[in-house]
Amino acid sequence: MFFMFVVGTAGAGKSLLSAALEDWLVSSEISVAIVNLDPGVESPPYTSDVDIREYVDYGDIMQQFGLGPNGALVASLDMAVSSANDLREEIVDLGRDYVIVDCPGQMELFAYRNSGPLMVSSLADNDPALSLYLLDSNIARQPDGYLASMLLGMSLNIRFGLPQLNLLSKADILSDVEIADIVEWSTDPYRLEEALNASSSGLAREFSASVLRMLDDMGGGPSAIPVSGKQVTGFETLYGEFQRMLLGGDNLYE
Ligand SMILES: Nc1nc2c(ncn2[C@@H]2O[C@H](COP(=O)(O)OP(=O)(O)OP(=O)(O)O)[C@@H](O)[C@H]2O)c(=O)[nH]1
Ligand SMILES: [Mg+2]
Repeated sequence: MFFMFVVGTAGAGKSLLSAALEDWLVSSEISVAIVNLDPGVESPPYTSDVDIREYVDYGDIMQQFGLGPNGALVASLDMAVSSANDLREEIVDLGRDYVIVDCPGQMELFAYRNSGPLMVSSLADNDPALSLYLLDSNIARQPDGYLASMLLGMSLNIRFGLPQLNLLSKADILSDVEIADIVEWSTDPYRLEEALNASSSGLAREFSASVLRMLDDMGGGPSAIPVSGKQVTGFETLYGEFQRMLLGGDNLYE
């Protein structure tokens, strides 16, 4: 079993991408399970095989403890951690090759609380896993938005300790030139520096330059992969990267 945790800011396109990726894998005759880990979602764009909402009732928790939407989400995930082994057992029983886990959009659950990373490590256990970090094209199309998104991705990477692929989500809203620029920023820090210099000044520019140097020192990793859950594009490249990262380049299914 190979786990893919789909993470990214609220509204970045995680659920639609999870649905499209599931369809794409199924149409390629690869067995896949899809897990909803968002207690607050009302109707995800897929039929989940395993669902955290079977274990915690977000609406009930909100009412019972008088919490707001974010507080209730945090409490729901904290409570669901005690059922992580049951969730894993359900997943194992399905016996699929790939497991897509659609995570909640509140990044603080993963970056600043223990329940997010704990849930991730309990679900994957000793199976190979990676995280798919979605950079929202609406934000990443600006150089400073791209840099800020990469910083957030870096903090998730530190917390998860999993190999991470950076996906440029909703690539269908970008022009070919914009996509080429962002992919170049992800592989060549000098290009990003040029773009940041052209679009910022003063302290903001200096701060961006030091953040960029830090990211560069940490190693950029593979280039960002443009994908669209809406138009179902980028999945061949994405699948190629899964193979390379999880299986050391060997395709189990050939
Ligand atoms: N143009 C475009 N819109 C998209 C794409 N993927 C998602 N969207 C839109 O973006 C919005 C959010 O999509 P979701 O898939 O619910 O995003 P999410 O990251 O799961 O959101 P949360 O779970 O609430 O954090 C919806 O209006 C989608 O229709 C895409 O590939 N292209
Ligand atoms: Mg979602």
